Amino acid sequence: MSLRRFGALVGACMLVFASVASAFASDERKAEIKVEKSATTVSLPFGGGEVTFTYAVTNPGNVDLGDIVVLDNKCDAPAYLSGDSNDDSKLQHDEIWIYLCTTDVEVTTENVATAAGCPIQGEARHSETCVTNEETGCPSFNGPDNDQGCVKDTDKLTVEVSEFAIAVDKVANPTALAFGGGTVVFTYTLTNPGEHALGDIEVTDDMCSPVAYVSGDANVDSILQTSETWIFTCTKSVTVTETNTATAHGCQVKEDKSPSSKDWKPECVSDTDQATVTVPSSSGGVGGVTDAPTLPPTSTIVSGAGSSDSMTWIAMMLGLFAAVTFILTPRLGRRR
Ligand SMILES: [Ca+2]
Ligand SMILES: [Ca+2]
Repeated sequence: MSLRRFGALVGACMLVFASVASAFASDERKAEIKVEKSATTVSLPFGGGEVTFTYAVTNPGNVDLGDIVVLDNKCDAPAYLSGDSNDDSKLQHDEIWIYLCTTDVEVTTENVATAAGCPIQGEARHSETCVTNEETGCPSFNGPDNDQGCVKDTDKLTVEVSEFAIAVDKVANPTALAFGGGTVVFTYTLTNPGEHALGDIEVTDDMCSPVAYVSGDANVDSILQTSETWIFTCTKSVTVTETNTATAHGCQVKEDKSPSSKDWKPECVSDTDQATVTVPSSSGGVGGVTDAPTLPPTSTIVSGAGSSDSMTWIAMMLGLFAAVTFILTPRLGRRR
């Protein structure tokens, strides 16, 4: 064999080897699942509230997945919403399956979502190692043939619930005045329903100033403890009915155990309350509306103008008739 023919043979062999390897590579099965979790909110005020979690489940692999299960350790039974576009109960590579779950979150909570599925070939599971756990409903992943077995993914999400709160209750005295108005005293009662003391306390009123501290700081440390009730007042003259709004504001107090961090920023909270004072608009309670002279409606005026035109037209026709009669009468007489 010549060197030239030998080279050609080697090249051909390499080509065949490369194409076979390529065929095997493209045929390599890769089962994979991914879940991404989001929430309607990740930050709630003191006391918490309702949160809806959304789970987007995808298939980054190249094998269809069946027996899809989505679980959340802090929310019962996420429900399938949409995504199985070809309606075959299998999660294909180009599908995004959406699940939802709603729950009340009362304290800061970390949720862990788990999505699981099993590779499917045709109508059957690809591997007999994939068995559903009777307790959790989740496929088992510990079969001897993990490459062909079921797959799962998890995603964590934390919803923060504030531990700080302030509450203001506003009362007007009196709430109703005689005509002309008078002096009203507004009283603002501040409490701290949260779990931590608050500093930098401020109370403002959008229609009364100044709002002055009266009492309540039992230990005289300028900090609103959860056990304290602070009273503020504001006095003003009210002459017409008004509704005004009070705003109370307070901030987390820096504690000794978390000292000189320059990045430390206090968490601040606020609350509002409204009060209404009514003042009659006249002394007799009778409305100030008087009977204004009434002009005839526009249609009447137009109609009147139309009548006038008609009369003029009739008068002209009568005149014309008289003139014709006057001219013709002698001629008729002459014929006789
Ligand atoms: Ca599908
Ligand atoms: Ca205090």
